[in-house]
Amino acid sequence: MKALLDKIAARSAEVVVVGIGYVGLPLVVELAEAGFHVTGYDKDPRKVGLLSRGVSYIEDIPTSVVEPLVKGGMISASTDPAVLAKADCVIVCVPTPLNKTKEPDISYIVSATDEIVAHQHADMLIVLESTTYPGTTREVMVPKLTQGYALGERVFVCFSPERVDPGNKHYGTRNTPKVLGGSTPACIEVGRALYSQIIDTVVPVSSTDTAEMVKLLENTFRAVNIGLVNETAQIARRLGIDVFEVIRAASTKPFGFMPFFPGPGLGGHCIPIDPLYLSWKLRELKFQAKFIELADQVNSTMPTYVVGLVSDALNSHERSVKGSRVLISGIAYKKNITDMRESPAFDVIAELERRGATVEYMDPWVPEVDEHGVKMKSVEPTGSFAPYDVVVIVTDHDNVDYARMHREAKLIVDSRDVMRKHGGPASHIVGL
Ligand code: SAJ
Repeated sequence: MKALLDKIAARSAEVVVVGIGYVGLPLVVELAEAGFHVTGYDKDPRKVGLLSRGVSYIEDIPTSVVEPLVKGGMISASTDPAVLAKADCVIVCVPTPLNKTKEPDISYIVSATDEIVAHQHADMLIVLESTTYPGTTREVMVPKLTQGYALGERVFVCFSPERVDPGNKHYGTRNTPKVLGGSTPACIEVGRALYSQIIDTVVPVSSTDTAEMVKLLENTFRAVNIGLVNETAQIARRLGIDVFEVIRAASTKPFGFMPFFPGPGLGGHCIPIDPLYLSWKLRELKFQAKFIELADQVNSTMPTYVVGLVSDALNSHERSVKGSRVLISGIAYKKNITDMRESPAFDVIAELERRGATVEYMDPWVPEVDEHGVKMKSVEPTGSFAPYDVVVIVTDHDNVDYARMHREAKLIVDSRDVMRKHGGPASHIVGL
């Protein structure tokens, strides 16, 4: 253990980051900038090829930062798991999606662990950062990693939840506090030795299960509160009240309230997914996580709720959905980013097409899509809004000419309360 701690302190420890996506690549850069030689290991030859040439493919990481580190020999990249044989520290940042039946898919964690085992040697630190259900590190990784290596003596295993917020200009890897759980006290000591080299604040907790649970609570908190305001939107509509006005006014309370806003549903690879890792685990323990499952139900119905508003709005103009031309404004899962994973826009498009509408989309951040059964190119952001029977604002990107939309569109269904700031309420504008 001492030899490993000394290597970490001297920054001569070889670090391998498994998975160089939006979580792994920032870590690779921070570690290299701190003076470690880091290898980004990924099965995706495109990412490995780009990183090997010093080119960044993650919006928050400029190529101007990556290139000198690669050229200076601090960063290398490979698709070959044999690089693990030289690793003193391994950080696993692989996807943890849901499968078709909305159950956790930890197959990427299992295969990464198997590859580490295949190249394991004494005195390795392995940290899992992928969001997963409490118990994964202890039940799945530790048994594999301790075949022949005593835990806390010859192998050190930790869990540390990723807290990367794509597009966040204020918080990055270094200034976001890092929760860290160890399988033993010695494991956390070694994990802390590494992370404290690249992150200002390390927050040790008593176990890897606890650290896994911390991340799930963080994102369940968001999903449940978004579910609450999405249901509040449906209540307010029935009461003839503007839900956004209610939330803005409630936000003036300087304590005890935190604003969330209703929308067309939950997108992204965290919020719609992470809470279901927790509820799945609890179902295994014969406990129903009612808030999580109810929030998921409410959030999952929002796309259909928005299509209902579109149908009612067209109806008020003696139009049916069937045969109408609809423009979706914004297809990314949240504003001012290109990421469209799990975007509710796909559900809105599918439901509108199912009801017979002709649907196009306009998104300055997403020039074309070919997923979730939707294969389209964005219409020009400079194009007129007049030809469409209705424009549906699904994602409120800043770089859209909403004032012109307000003037030109026959009908606007605004699921993001954008129009309030661009022309204000009008008879052709429908809110949530
Ligand atoms: N959303 C709403 N109403 C809200 C907030 C979000 O409908 O009030 C929707 C968004 O439109 C989006 C989805 O929920 O479709 C998720 O949005 P998000 O703001 O939670 O953004 P994410 O998915 O990028 O979440 C990440 C998470 N980061 C990590 O898991 C490390 C989350 O923990 C962060 O709190 C969040 O970024 C953030 O604060 O931006």
